[in-house]
Amino acid sequence: MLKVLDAVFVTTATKAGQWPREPLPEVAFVGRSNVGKSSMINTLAQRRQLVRVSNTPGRTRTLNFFDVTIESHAKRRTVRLCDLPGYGFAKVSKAERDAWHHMISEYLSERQQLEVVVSIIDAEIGPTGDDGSMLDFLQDTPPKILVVATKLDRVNKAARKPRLLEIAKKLGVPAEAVVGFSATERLGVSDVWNRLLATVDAR
Ligand SMILES: Nc1nc2c(ncn2[C@@H]2O[C@H](COP(=O)(O)OP(=O)(O)OP(=O)(O)O)[C@@H](O)[C@H]2O)c(=O)[nH]1
Ligand SMILES: [Mg+2]
Repeated sequence: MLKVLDAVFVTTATKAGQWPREPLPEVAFVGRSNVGKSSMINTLAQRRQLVRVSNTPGRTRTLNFFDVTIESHAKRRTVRLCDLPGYGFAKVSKAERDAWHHMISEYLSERQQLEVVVSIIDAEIGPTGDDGSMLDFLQDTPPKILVVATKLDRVNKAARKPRLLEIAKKLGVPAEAVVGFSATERLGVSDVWNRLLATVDAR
């Protein structure tokens, strides 16, 4: 049984000097713009509006940190979640894109307490070229990678399992390395938490 005891916004950052200093284990969420990163954090935190969600792609423009205190198997811990701006959003200037790129790659490669990066794939669309580039980049950074395929509610029930297998195959990872998720139907919530906590507890 997993129970969220508390979920709070910590701070916003655009550069390293603004990253929060407490040495809590951290989990970051990356993926295409509009893929459902912020919605996943709200669902994991069991809060409707901890993080702002919008139909306008490119909504999240800074790093946003949240502390979630969770209890499972009579053990309590606080994990810090970091919501990142999405990639692949066309309607931004090159200067803006370069700034985002620097902000994200600096964080992913240099953040000491970052234990896991959740790479979010759209279950309906499957992995895109940008998703592949992000995963290639993450291979060379210290944190563990967890692939989560979200918006699984948009795939017919019977097609879900084969779709997840197909995504794993396209990414060249074992089938069990891809977790299915849906913010709207709350699918995969305990599966994702259990994997995140297993990594955090193993540190
Ligand atoms: N059907 C369905 N829609 C979802 C799901 N998760 C998110 N959405 C919708 O997808 C849109 C984008 O969700 P966000 O959570 O804001 O996505 P994001 O990745 O944070 O987007 P950016 O911050 O712009 O990069 C919203 O309209 C959500 O309601 C899901 O599991 N299923
Ligand atoms: Mg967002």
